[in-house]
Amino acid sequence: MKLHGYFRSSASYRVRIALNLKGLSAEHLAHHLRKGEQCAPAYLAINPQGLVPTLEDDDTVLTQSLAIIEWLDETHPAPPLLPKDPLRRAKVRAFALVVACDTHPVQNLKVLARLRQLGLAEAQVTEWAAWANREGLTACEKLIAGEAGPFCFGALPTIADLCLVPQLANARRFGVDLAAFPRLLKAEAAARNIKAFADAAPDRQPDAE
Ligand SMILES: N[C@@H](CCC(=O)N[C@@H](CS)C(=O)NCC(=O)O)C(=O)O
Repeated sequence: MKLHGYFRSSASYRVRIALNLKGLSAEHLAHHLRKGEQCAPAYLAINPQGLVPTLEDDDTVLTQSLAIIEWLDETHPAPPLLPKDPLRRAKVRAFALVVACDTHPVQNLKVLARLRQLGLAEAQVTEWAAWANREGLTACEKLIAGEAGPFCFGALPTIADLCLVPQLANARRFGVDLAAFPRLLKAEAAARNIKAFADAAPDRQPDAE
């Protein structure tokens, strides 16, 4: 398999964790997002959105991190990344979607670039990104307040943790004070003890700057 990504890309980070948890290796192909390499014609031919990650497996090309992760989970079921119970699955997915649909896209590189084009000062752009993270993480904290953990939904990591850990890294980058999110930090601390998560961290990637 080949994973097209970027060390700081939180969506790529999610897929790196999934591959590591499943014990799958992939060749990592870095696309420097700040240099616009995701918009090169050769890359757009496999991912028309010009976003990372993209996973290639022989002739199969998959885009969108959560679709990739669910495909990996279905084709390599151990260890499972979703609970068996339909209601628990829905709750895990809802948490993951708060991050992947409603939080991350609002603070994505190209959205921030557009805000700069429209005349926002750098401090305003950073505040926008921090606000998006605070909003999303506030909801996430409430969604798992009643969960014993230590992971988001129980004793094992799920796709909720795969979305949470990279998003917390983004939040820190934008200067968000995470003290208000003790339950999220507890899940992150549990993930830190797992090599699959540690090895997927941005600073451990070959293209890290
Ligand atoms: N919903 C997509 C999001 C992908 C995405 O936004 N990737 C970012 C990096 S985390 C990207 O490629 N940004 C490039 C840009 O904004 O130009 C997914 O989950 O795969």
